[in-house]
Amino acid sequence: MKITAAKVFVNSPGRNFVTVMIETNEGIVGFGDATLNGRELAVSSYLKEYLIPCLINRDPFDTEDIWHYFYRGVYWRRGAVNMTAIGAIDMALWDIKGKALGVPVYKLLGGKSRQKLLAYTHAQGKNIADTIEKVGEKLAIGYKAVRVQSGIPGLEKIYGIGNEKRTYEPAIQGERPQEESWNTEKYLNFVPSLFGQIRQNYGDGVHLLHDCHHRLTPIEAARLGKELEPFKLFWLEDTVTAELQKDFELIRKHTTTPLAVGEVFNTIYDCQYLITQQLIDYIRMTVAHGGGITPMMKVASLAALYHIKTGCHGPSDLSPINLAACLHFGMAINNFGIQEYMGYTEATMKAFTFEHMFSDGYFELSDKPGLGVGLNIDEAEKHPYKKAYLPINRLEDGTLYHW
Ligand code: KDG
Ligand code: MG
Repeated sequence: MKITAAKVFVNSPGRNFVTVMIETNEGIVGFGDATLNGRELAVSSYLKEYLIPCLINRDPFDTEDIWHYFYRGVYWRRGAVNMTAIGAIDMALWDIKGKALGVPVYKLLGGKSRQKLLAYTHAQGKNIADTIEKVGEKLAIGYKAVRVQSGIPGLEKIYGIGNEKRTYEPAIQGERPQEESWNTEKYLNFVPSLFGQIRQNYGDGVHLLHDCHHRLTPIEAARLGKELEPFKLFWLEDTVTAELQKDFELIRKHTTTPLAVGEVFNTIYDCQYLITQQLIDYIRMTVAHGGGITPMMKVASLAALYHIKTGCHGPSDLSPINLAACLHFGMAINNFGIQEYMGYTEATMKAFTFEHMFSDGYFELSDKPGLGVGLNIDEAEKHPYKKAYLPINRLEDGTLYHW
């Protein structure tokens, strides 16, 4: 089998997505998600100009060699744009392999390690009362695990809280990023009472998660982890920016709250220290941004040695193709932890075809060959790309801060 062509689609059905479709001489096509929120055209151009020409005439079964050709073969390694492009190609190749052999991808990765995959969703509210209600809505539709974010008294616009009823969408259309503001003291003084009240309302039978979105210093993270211990979180995510990974040693010394990190990581080297020093409990790397299924299997194997589970990033700013890849990966590995799932807009659901089934808090996979997902090209093309940026974050005095 030979690769004959590959196309890149950049569309906005509900939001911007970048999709790669690889074609073969046997008529089998494979799909990959190349979406990098707010930097879509950089990935698309990298794919079209540099990677796709090198794919032509390659055997799509050679996933290991093709991955190394694009990773090792290119002098400029790592980085989100580079690894997202490689990730989309790798996903599409596994899709082709599954279709050619007539089996779902998870059967090629190790088979079924479980019957269904636990998912967590997002609940966010303007204030504690509103957030309690939103958590209740998610539990009522069957979720067993909910990420809880709330508006904070005294802070007008913050991460994770939308103004409208629809799914939270951080990327805002426009020619420049919008700005949000932040105050760590107000946040730290508020969050423990939020979780106290959520537990009071819903008891211990639900998994609760929370995302700090990289905004704390190590000692602040240690304090928060400690103060949240009575509320037994499933995980506390992205407490600190993870460039300086020794930070996690301090956090770890002070708290037993489980820690999750890695949605912005894109190679195994980004998490090697955190994993081998057992400084985290969940690795949040996702297939699209982590360079594909091929390297993610290695990340999972390394993590398994250290009792660390996966928790793939899966917000609505990655397409159903990435979700499918994460689910096949999660199905096949022993140390699957949980899968993030926010749901999609109606326009997104119409533009992609998919087979993974969600019910009662879990995903099940069909036995459709490949990843069981595709792009409905005519439908997607009705929605042209619209430039959108993730916000910028500033402290109340105007200092630029982590978003
Ligand atoms: O594009 C950025 C989002 O994917 C990110 O802000 C979502 O932190 C996030 C999460 O945990 O889903
Ligand atoms: Mg996050």
